[in-house]
Amino acid sequence: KVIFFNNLSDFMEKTLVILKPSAIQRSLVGEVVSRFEKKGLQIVGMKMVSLSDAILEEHYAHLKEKPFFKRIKDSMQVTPVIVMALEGLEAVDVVRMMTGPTNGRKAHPGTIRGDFSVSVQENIVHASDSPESAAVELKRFFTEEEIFSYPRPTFANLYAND
Ligand code: IDP
Repeated sequence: KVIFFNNLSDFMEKTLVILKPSAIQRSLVGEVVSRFEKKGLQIVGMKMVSLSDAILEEHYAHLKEKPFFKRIKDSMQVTPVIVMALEGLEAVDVVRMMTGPTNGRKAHPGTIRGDFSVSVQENIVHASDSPESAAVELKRFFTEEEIFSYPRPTFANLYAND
């Protein structure tokens, strides 16, 4: 796939990251945010929120019938969380790769879960798994006014003519 520089913005994606209570409790917020920033992703939204039962039942609807669903919900409510919107070229895949698989014990070193988690449940971050779910999830946690668009002086250095 050849993407010309002038059209790069057409291939930009936004994705949702949640810094879970395990990140807050273990003082990993700065570390994790810093990884995304250093990678070159642009922070286009960020806030601290308490997650209600309703929003968690929607967000984790695919796990609602699981026996551990209540534990997940409880663990997402022990502290507020930080929700972030990140933007970049193929940002959904980039962020999922940086996050690693669900089980921290199976996640490779170098990934966020691989470096900071030894747990399936307490795995530091949530990251959208497709552009389609990113769009739904960003709407779930942010209003339109909370997602920003602002110039990046380093844009050309980051992407050259990919
Ligand atoms: P993902 O977060 O890697 O996309 P999902 O299967 O969507 O994985 O699960 C959502 C979250 O629910 C996981 O990140 C983890 O915190 C929790 N979870 C998933 N499976 C289990 C389990 O078997 N035991 C406990 N918690 C789980």
